[in-house]
Amino acid sequence: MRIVDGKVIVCSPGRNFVTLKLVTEDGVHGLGDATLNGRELAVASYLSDHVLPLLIGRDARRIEDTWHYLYTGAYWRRGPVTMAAIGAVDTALWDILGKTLDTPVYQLLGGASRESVMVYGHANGETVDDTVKAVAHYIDMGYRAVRAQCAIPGVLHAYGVGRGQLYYEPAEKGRPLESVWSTERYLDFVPSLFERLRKEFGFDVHLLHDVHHRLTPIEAGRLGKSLEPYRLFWLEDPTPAELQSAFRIIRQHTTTPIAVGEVFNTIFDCAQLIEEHLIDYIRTTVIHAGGITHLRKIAALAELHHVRTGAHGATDLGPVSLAAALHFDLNVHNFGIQEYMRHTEETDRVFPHAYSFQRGAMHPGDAPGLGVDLDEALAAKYPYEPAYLPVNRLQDGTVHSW
Ligand code: GCO
Ligand code: MG
Repeated sequence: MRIVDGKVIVCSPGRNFVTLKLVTEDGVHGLGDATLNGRELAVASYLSDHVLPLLIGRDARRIEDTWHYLYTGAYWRRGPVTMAAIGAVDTALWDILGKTLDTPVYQLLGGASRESVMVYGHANGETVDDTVKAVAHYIDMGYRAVRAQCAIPGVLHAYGVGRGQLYYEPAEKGRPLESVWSTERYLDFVPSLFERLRKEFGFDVHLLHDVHHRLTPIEAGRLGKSLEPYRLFWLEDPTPAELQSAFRIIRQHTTTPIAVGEVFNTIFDCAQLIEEHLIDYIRTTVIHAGGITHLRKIAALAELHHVRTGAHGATDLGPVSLAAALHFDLNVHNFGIQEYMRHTEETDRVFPHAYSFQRGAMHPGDAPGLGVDLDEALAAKYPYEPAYLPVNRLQDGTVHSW
């Protein structure tokens, strides 16, 4: 079953998405998401200029071999552009295999380990009262797990405050927005937010919070400790994770569960975090960590060390990614939770899909392959628009992690 054709489709139905389409000699096509927020065209070029020409003529069933052909064989390894491109090829090949065998991808992975996968939504507000309302809205929609973020008094454009209730989108069209950060104000404010949320909603709903890489390890230890009474499901990205050993400091100070990994690209980015039991949830994704093939290896290592999965699922991960994540989540034994940020209606129309949400959980559906398609004619009506994530600065102007 040879690959005979392929193309990269860049479209912007509400936000930018890069999608790889591979076609076999039997006319079966598979899709892979290759979206890298704010750097979309670099992956599109990597795929069309350097990967697609090498795929023509290869056997689409040789998924493991193709992965190594593109990773081990390319000499240059790792990095978000390379790994998003490899992830897209890998995802498209699993999609093709499923369609060829008339089977949903989760069955190829070993079948369902659960009925459906618990997801969390994003509640955010300009004030604590607004955040309370947003959490209540998610609970009304059936969610059992909600991430809560709130603007911080005296901090301009704090992370996580969206523009709509359901469609939080941090990328801005044109040049990056500049936001301002104050660790002092944040550390003093966040415990009061969760104290209020627990007062309003009790302990039956899972509450999550994303620090978005903004603290030093000792500051993160302090935050985790001050949030212990509110029993978070997890505290996400408390500190930048290039230095994996830094998480030892956080662990020495708090039992608040830690989730990390949405920007990781390979197992090497998280091996120490997992092997030393420095985290509780690994957030690597199909799209940015080299596809289903590589994600399974990360999950297997994590399973040995009691670390569960909690894959990133923001709006910049397209519907093809979300579907791939749901097939993976349904199968993997050490599943924890899946992030689910709803796509806009325009996006959903461009990518018709079989996955569904019900009572706080999702199912990938039973269509053959991944169960997502791309309406190319409609996609063509939404051309690429340059857009970037914000750049963050401390109050004195120093650039800080966003
Ligand atoms: C999350 C993330 C996102 C990212 C975005 C960057 O936990 O969902 O932190 O909101 O900011 O995916 O591209
Ligand atoms: Mg995050």
